[in-house]
This record gives sequence, structure tokens and C-alpha cells, in this order.
Amino acid sequence: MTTPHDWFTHDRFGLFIHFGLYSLLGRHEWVMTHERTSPEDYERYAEFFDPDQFDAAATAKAAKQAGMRYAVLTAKHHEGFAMYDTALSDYSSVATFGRDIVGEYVEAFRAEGLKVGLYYSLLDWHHPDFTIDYHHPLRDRPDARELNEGRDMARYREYLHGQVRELLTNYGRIDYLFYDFTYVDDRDGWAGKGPQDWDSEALLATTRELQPDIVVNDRLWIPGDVVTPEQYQPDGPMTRDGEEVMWEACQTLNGSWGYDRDNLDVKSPDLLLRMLVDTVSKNGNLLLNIGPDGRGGIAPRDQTSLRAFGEWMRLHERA
Ligand code: FUL
Repeated sequence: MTTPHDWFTHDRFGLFIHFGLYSLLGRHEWVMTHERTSPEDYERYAEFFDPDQFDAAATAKAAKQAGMRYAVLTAKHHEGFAMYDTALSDYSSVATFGRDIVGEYVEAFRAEGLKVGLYYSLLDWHHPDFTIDYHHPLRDRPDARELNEGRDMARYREYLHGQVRELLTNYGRIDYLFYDFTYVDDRDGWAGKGPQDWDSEALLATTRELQPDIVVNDRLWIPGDVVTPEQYQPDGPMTRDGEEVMWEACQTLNGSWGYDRDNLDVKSPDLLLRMLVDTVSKNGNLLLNIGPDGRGGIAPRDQTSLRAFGEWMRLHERA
């Protein structure tokens, strides 16, 4: 019996693209909270963000020649900056530098015959209603607890659902939605967050209503279609309640998802190829990440890795 999700296990190999305002800073996609930067200070970086070298068509070609068959782009990461056209906020690529990055990506990857996925963060460190917790950039401010009194997760939830609705309505068919993050635990006296804050059940229902054939990952913290181990290779095929499930190992090239200029701890092409073989031999997918830099270019070291896959595919692939 065939299902609308069969492409996922057939395609096996995808490109993850972490691209956002953090790419400009070049110090990891969590830079805002690592450096405790307030939303007011952080948003000033947007004035300098103009990724003139971001070329969706060239990136799609690079992915295709590497043997990848689908991709996932960060439409919005934890920093809250939308890389698409949202009517719900002016904190976006469209309002800032006049480009709809998600739109460019969807069009270019589709044109190369690749399936298109989007990543959407359930955390938002920029939104004024998103409460401060132990991950939040404002956690060390002496008045942080008072600030939380004026914050309302119900209002944030409405915004989050509205943004997802836009993404799943305005860009044609979306094949895969990669929600992130599962759960923030209680810590240091801060209340954690979980599925009740995102209203995961309703979000999943809306997702399937707007895109009936879409594959959804497991990070709403309720069962989805695919399990997504992060930066580790599981021992064997993954299971849920004793049954094999679709799974996808998400892996970086150097430990960071967002562009991290000075991190030279780069995995060798040989290791990356072995990871792909290891994943597929265990019935999984590999979603391998690149982080374009602040101008949107792909670092030469990342291009080298993608080319190594292309070389290997030419020798070993059967269509
Ligand atoms: C994690 C995120 O916090 C990372 O920044 C990255 O996006 C990874 C794929 O998922 O949960």
C-alpha cells in the first residue's frame, strides 16, 4: 500500500539550511541568548542584514548534485526573525531588506525537482508575550520576573498559529514541516514550556488541514510522522511502541547549525559519507545542514563537503 509519505523514506537524503539574522553575526544560531542580547539591541542588527549573495537557485543545484532530494529551510528560528512575508510582524526579511527568502527558496528548489520543507521555531525570543524562561536572553535581568507579569503566552500562541497558517497557505505545496522545540523544562525557578503552550494538538490539526499530505516531525511533543534524532546516530532502526518509525538524523558539518565563522571543527567528507551510509543502512534519513553566511553565501568548506557527496553519488548511485 502506498501512502503520501512514501517519498520521505525513498528520498533518504536532505539539505537542512539554517539561515537567519544570526547568520550575520556568525557565532551560532543561539547567539542572542548565549550573549544575553535584549530584543531591542538584537533587532538593530537587522538594519545591516542584506544577504546579497543568497542564491536559492545555486543552492538548489548544489543540493541536487550532492544527491539530496529534499530540503528544509528555517522560516523562523528562536530569534524570532521571519525569513518570509508575514502580515503579523514587521520583524522579517521582507520588511527589512525586501526579500521573501522562503518564497525564493520554495520556487528554486521546486524547479530542481526537490521536495520542500520548512523549519518553524515554537520558541520566539523576540516576541513581547513570550515568557522569560531559563533559555531566554533576558533571564539575567534583575527585573526579569516582573517583566513576565505583562507577558501572555495565550497571545503569543495566537501569533504562532497565525504565522504557521501563513506559511502553509501562501507558498503552495509544502512537503515537510519541521517544528522545533519539544520541551523547555522548569529550571532555576523558571516555569518550563511544553505542548500546552503551543497547543500542539490544534497546531498539528491545522497543519494537516492546510496541507493534507505533509510530513510533520515529532517536535510538537506529540507523535508526528518522523522522529528526529539530533547530532547523533542511533544504534539501529528507531521504534515507537515496538513498531519501526520513520526517522531522520539531523547532523551539522561543524557542530553549529547557524554560520559559525571561527569554528573549524569540520567533519571530513569521509566521515560525512559514512554517516549517510550508516543512516540509510538503519532505515533512516539524513538531513545534513549548511549555514549560509551573513551575505547568504555558502562557505567554501561547506561547498567542498557537498561536492564530495556529488562525486560519491556519481560512482555509487542507481536512480
Ligand atoms: C534545535 C535548535 O535549538 C537548534 O538551534 C537547531 O535548530 C536544531 C536543528 O534544533 O533544537
